[in-house]
Amino acid sequence: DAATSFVHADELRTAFAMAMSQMYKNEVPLYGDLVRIVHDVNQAALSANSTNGSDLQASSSITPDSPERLSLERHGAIRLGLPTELRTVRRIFAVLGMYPVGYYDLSVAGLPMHATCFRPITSKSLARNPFRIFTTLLRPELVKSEDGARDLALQLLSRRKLFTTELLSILDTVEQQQQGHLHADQAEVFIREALRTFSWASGVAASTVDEYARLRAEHPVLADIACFRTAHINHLTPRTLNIDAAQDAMVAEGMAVKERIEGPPRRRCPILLRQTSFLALDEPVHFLCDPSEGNAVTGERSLVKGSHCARFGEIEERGAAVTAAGRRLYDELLAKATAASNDGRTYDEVMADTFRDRYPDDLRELCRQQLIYCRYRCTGKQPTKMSPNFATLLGPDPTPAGLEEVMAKYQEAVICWAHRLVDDGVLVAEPITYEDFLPFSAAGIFQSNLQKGSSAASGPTAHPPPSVAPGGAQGSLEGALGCVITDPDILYAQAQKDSLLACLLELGLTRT
Ligand code: OOG
Ligand code: NI
Repeated sequence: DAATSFVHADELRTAFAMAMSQMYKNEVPLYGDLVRIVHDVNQAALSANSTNGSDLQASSSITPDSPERLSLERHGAIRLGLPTELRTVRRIFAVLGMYPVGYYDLSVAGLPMHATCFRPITSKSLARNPFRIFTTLLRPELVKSEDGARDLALQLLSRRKLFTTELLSILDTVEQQQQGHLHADQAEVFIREALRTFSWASGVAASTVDEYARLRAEHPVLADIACFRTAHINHLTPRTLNIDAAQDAMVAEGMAVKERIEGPPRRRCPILLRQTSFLALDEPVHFLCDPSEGNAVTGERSLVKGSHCARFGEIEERGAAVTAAGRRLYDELLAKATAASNDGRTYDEVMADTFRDRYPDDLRELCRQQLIYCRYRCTGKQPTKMSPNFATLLGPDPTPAGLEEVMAKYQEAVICWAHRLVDDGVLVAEPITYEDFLPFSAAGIFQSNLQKGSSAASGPTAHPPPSVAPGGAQGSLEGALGCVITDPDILYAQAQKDSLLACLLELGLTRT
């Protein structure tokens, strides 16, 4: 019976993401054009069997999607003002099977914000639908506020109600229900009411033009957050198999496009995340009149026309998740490229030159040097002989639990052995897709879209040192969330380990 059966969080997330996509296409028609372009580019890439120069075979776990699923949005972003708002947003996303993963300190790029990403965390849920929402929270303590802009922002924020009564009541109910799942008839209402929180609300502001101008003068993001009644989604992002081709197609259609693609340079074996966007549009907004000008009898306030620039459309190309060592190397080369003198080269050329020969671009080498995380699969071939070292570690009559213990204790040795099995054709190693974000790329996307026609910050993003001890700020974000943030590295390492354990069990190394 539809009314009493539970809807799985993965299904609900897909329904929510599709409803959000429809809403955003209605609100920002140019976004619909972007989705069409990406779809066409992906079709072309699939029929040419080429994803940006890398072959599909080499990165098969990165492109396992059917063409229909491929065109589903992969992420969106919202910006919140108050810790209490974040707390409720966490509850909403939990119903959709999305949990806070990763901490992003955007103050390193001069933004008074920090962030986490709400996303599915199990391999199974990610495979069903990886939709995620990059969620930033204002840090008022980082707003300079000589003329009271911070107080004004907090005052405006304290007046708004992001969540409908109906939504809050469903949240209360669902948290009492079996595993936090919704019944089918509640699901529809939940999605409808949750979408209100993230809608544009017809562009009716929560402030006067004057208040908007004061906050904007302090920092454009302050106005974007505090002057509106909703936590409007500021972009959605479909996945492309060839971001260079998609960027060219966007330009060919006459879109105003961000100057450069954020993230690593184009590679044969893609790593991490590359992103670009069409620039935020200037959109009509209705601001409140000064209270003194309202109708004293009815208390009604008429509206004043103005505009606001914040909403855009983004595309992303995802590659392999890198290990801590792989990430250090990426950060080191990125910093090097940013600091390098151009010598007449474009920034992209500097990036390509800096990464070439320094960041291996061969799957085997990336695995061998343990720069990326892999998922292992058995090919069906049996190992000719057991590594003597490994046999000693396992003992004469190993159990699955014993094997797991050995794997935990001798991680390095076990991975080396796994790579030997890959070389012998017993296992295949496929890169695990990166499911998270990059702080400097995020800052670059942010800054390109906070100003009308802005290209000021679309060059290489500056890397000033963090202004606060990261632990302290992350603690405050976790306090607002009411839970700890999962370290993405732990999830990738776990996925790699689980797949290897499953392989070793399949190879019959233990008694059952
Ligand atoms: C978030 C920007 C970050 C990304 O893809 O890196 C982001 C924002 O503009 O609110 O979505
Ligand atoms: Ni984004």
